Amino acid sequence: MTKGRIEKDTVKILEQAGFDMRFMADKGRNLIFIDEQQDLRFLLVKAPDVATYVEHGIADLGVVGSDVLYEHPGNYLEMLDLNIGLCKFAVASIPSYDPTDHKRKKIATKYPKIATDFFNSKDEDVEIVSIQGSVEIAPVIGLTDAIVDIVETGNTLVANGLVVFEDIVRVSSRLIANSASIKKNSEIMTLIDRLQAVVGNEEV
Ligand code: PRT
Ligand code: MG
Repeated sequence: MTKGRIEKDTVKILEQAGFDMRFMADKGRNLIFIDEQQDLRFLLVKAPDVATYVEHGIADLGVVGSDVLYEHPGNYLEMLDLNIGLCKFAVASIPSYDPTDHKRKKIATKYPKIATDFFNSKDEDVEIVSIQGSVEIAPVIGLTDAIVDIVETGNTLVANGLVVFEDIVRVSSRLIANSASIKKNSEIMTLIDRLQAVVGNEEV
């Protein structure tokens, strides 16, 4: 599972599905937790690593944001939309930005794939400027025309004097699975069913 922002809501879902998550209350700096009674092992890692662990079968199941899955496509199966970690990808900029301008735009982002695919889907070829830290300042200081970033409350944009011009796609956390694990271990499907009963949507 992904540590950080979606940790609490993930634990809540797991508890509702009947897992004993008491170890999370005083987890300290531990990243591996073993439930010997139920023969389960929980790993707490950074988002892109969740996909990697599941892909390599180190973890049978993983919880990770669709933003991460989109940016790091790999060999895993997407099983459930957990409806937590809700936010969206959007194009934002300073108020004078003109999205219909036909010049080749410069876009700052931590998500080059989603940004490129979005503009390409509109037949626009853009120059992506990859930024590691706060992308919000890029249009303000004139580095780029706009940004593509995750927006949740919109507070970060407002604080930097930016506005949303276009919504790209909804983002939520997903349950992913290692495909070989599902085939060879029927208990994995039972775990997925328990989680589906809690989140109450169809498998994706
Ligand atoms: O931040 P860190 O480097 O530690 O790790 P991370 O970014 O890999 O993980 P984390 O814990 O920050 O995010 C985990 C997952 O939460 C992401 O992969 C998303 O699926 C989901 N999520 C939900 C978000 C947000 N909401 C969100 N608001 N991820 C990031 N943000 C950031 C975003 O960068 C934005 O600029 O929060 C900023 C503020 O959002 P506003 O609009 O509420 O101001
Ligand atoms: Mg973050």
